[in-house]
Amino acid sequence: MRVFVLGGDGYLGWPTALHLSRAGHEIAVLDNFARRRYDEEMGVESLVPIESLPTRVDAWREHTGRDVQSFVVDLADAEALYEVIREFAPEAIVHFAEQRSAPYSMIDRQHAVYTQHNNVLGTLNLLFAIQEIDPSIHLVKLGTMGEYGTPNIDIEEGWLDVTHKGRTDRVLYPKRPGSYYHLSKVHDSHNIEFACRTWGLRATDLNQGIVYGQQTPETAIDERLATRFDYDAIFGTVLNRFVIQAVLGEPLTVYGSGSQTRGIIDIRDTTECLRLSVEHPAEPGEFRVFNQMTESVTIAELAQVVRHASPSVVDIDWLENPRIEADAHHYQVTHRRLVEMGLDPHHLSETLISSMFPIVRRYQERVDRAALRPHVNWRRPANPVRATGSALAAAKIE
Ligand code: USQ
Repeated sequence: MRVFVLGGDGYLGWPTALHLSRAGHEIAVLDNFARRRYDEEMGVESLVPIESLPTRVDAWREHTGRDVQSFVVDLADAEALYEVIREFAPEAIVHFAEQRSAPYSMIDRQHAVYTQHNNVLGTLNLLFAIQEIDPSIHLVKLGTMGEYGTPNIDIEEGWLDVTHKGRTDRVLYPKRPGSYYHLSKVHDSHNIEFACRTWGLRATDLNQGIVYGQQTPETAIDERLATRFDYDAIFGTVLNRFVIQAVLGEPLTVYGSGSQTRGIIDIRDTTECLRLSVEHPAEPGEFRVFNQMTESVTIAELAQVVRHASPSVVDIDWLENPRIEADAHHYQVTHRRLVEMGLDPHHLSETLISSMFPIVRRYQERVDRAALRPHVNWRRPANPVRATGSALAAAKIE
């Protein structure tokens, strides 16, 4: 199948492109390198050094003989987007090309506006491009488990059967997300469902949990194929941060009581879920939603697993939660559909966590320890970050 991976230079986009390529698909990646510019803006770098996209593509060809085409395009540039979709003529489009950090979106007005502008309007351009160029293209879009928030009822896979005053209907599951970033994904979901209902497009919305890990069988082939590994308080996700903090001998930064529960998934399962979704497309007119997570854990439990896996003593720093989120809450999630399609998940264990330690040890000198501390507060949007030379400046958000 011809698969276009948008955001194919990022943490998950790149390993997914390689996984699909190895599965025999013809792959092109598109990226505008916004993720690399956020690093410049924040003054941090991925813990693991990453190569340029052309070097990555060359290394993949060298090892496998497979070509991955690459295009440098911003989804905000509709004309350029239409052109590359016409040129590559994909059968499926995997869409990772969004600003994906909740804290980044909560820094201040500029970053909230940028996030929603970039994500919602980029996806809208893409929907129109698919409708005009080839409505049979299957859109596989990265949503997030955070779209649901933490409702006091079980979380279903995207849709909910409701009986109200004696009548029943099937409605999009009600959303109550926790950041302007997560809200951008909710808005996307509505726009995509509308496009399926109105134009007969076919789409899969993957509501993914928190991803952990850094290596996949494909990225491990050669250092030049490595994907990024973020540790900072803006882009680093919780379990990856805890592993890095443990290796550095820093306390694990648990926000609040740590009893907030989240869905998590191993990076290798992410790439496999993408393959399964692409190879089993939605029907024309269908908007289907899969909850892409493999287990539920509290943040305190994550901290305990990392502590037990660590050979040295690890402290926990119970920080006042900089976010507004429910502390102890109901969290029962249905996540059957990807397993029914064949996903055989990796499960979190001390062994799995320990296997991440050597890579952190190898690059620990690259860590800026100050960047580990959270400095974005949901209650007090501020203006601590200058936008000069950043993705914001490139997007001309005032
Ligand atoms: N947390 C800590 N300590 C830390 C970092 C985070 O206790 O040092 C807590 C947060 O308060 C939160 C949870 O861990 O309750 C998750 O935070 P996170 O930064 O790992 O993840 P989040 O902001 O939710 O976003 C990440 C990805 C995003 C994706 C989302 C999936 O950045 O792209 O959509 O995970 S989900 O969480 O299911 O919405």
